[in-house]
Amino acid sequence: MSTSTQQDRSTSQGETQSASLVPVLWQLQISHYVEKVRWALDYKRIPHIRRSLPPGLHIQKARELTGDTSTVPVLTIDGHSTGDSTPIIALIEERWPQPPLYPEDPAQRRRALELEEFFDEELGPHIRRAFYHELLPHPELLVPLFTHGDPLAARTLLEQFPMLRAGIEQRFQINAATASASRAKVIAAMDRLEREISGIGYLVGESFTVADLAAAALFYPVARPPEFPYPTVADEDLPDSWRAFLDPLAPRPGSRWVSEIYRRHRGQSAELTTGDTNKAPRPDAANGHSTGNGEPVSNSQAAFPDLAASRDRLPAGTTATREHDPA
Ligand SMILES: N[C@@H](CCC(=O)N[C@@H](CS)C(=O)NCC(=O)O)C(=O)O
Repeated sequence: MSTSTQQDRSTSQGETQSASLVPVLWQLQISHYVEKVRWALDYKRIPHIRRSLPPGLHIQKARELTGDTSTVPVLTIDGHSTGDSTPIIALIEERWPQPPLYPEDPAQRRRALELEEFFDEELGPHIRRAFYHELLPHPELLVPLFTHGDPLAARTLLEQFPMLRAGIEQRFQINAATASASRAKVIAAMDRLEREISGIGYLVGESFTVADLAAAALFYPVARPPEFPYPTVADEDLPDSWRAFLDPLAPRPGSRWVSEIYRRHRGQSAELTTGDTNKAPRPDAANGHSTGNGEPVSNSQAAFPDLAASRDRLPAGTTATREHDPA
């Protein structure tokens, strides 16, 4: 989506004010658009807080934060919330230019942004529709991806699942015919990806840019790179119909490229969580869900060079952790 859709607004949310100097990423953990922004934050080693929202309610929360964007990701910085992954990455790039995601050369930059836009618009919605069409009939597979090991949240979401499923199907116009058309769009996007990969393995120029990041993040539900750092549906649990779509794509150069880009550039999480030894799930300030918590990073100063310098600006008791080990 173009940067003209950027939505900034001051927020009066207590939880964002209390940590106003630390960026807060509002997310659905499984969202590939969220993965795009998470990767940018991690790549630039920007210590940040993540708040997972319950599916469905995330729409209202995103609107409340931004004014009129009803999707996640939303990023709150210094009390201002921005919606939509493209302007969020533009903002991140402006505030934290190193390491760069935008090429310096203006022509290359234009091409990188054009490719980002292509994958955002021509791949993202179609992969989501194709995925949900196969997975929504299997709440037992989807619910854990939204509730992060919280049994109460999982029970509640299972009970409400028929309503959620109807809402998602309506919102994203999911039916057999649209899903089939979207599968064709995913294949077309992979064809284009394969045409764009250069001899040295990047989409633009000679290094990793926002074009590679967007393509790889948005393709993750299909390419299923081993380095995707969050839980996904296990191979053996995939519905046969979804596997029938994925299997022929797996050996393609495009899928192998996604895995290679993840392997080379995904790196570690720069998420901050409260408590340096706390391994219990952390209550989500927005809704009482938990976001999950991971291993404290023992060499946090080495892994997060900016952290020591910015520690006096962090909320009390905050430390850097990996959110999850690779699934
Ligand atoms: N163009 C947006 C798309 C984000 C998006 O579609 N997010 C989904 C989750 S995958 C969402 O929140 N959808 C809610 C809705 O469309 O109502 C971006 O790049 O951030």
